[in-house]
Amino acid sequence: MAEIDRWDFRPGHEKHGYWVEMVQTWGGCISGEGAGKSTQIERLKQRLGELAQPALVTREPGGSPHAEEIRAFILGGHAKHLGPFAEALLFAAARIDHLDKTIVPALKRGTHVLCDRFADSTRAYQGSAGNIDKVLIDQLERMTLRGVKPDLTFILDLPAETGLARARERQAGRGEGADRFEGEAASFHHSLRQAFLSIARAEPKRCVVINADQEPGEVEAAIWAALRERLPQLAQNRLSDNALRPLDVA
Ligand code: Z5A
Repeated sequence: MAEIDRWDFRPGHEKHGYWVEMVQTWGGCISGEGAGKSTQIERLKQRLGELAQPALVTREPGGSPHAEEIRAFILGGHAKHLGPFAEALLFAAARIDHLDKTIVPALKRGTHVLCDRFADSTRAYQGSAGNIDKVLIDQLERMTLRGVKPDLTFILDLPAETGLARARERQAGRGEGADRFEGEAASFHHSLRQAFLSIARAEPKRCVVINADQEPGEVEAAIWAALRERLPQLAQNRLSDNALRPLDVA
């Protein structure tokens, strides 16, 4: 129960920052890397900084010391033999620590949180592409999040060929090979895109699909425009909780 108290955003425990999640999808059937989440998150942080709005950049899996340990275990492929449900449990364990140690404290002290992936990736990778029953994934998500969720999620949508080319270029530059999920079959990657787009359709207030097959500056402008467009509603939600003054980016 102590943990639940720390996540409590009722009066007296307010959430003062906005929480923006960035995920990616891609058309087709190859690697999911390279949609530009990390690039765009840094740009968004910079834009917010210019308006004196502090923002914390974090990521999943990871984002806290224990969650980073779990990240290394999963992405190293050590949990693959356990199957997608066990992997989903590991992502959830990492997420609990990430929320508890990083996300919730930042939101409470008034820092916006820019998160590279979050629970939607479990729904897409382990749920849809991994064929885990949706009811099971929903239950796991409820138990893990206990009512907290990003205010806004940007889904960067990119054709497969472009994503693959970017990923190859980057891997070659770093001398790296494919990680646990990049090595999956084409059908796995195809269902991922469908899963992310279906999440966007189901939750249009939270999710915005951005065409990531453009120059970085154009993607950045589209994200910023979408954020500005949604700010009045976000602020309204917060004000109705008596929790946040509006963020003025006019
Ligand atoms: N996973 C899961 O299964 N379940 C879960 O619950 C969670 C995650 C939370 C984490 O991988 C893996 O874990 C992920 C899902 C799974 N597996 N996959 N695949 P990760 O954290 O190692 O990596 P990633 O999340 O897949 O993203 P990434 O590889 O870091 O890429 P990115 O952040 O989207 O892209 P980027 O680093 O900003 O850009 C990539 C390159 O493209 C780089 O060289 C840029 O300079 C270039 N770039 C970026 N934008 C552009 C544009 N617009 N034009 C041209 N070039 C560009």
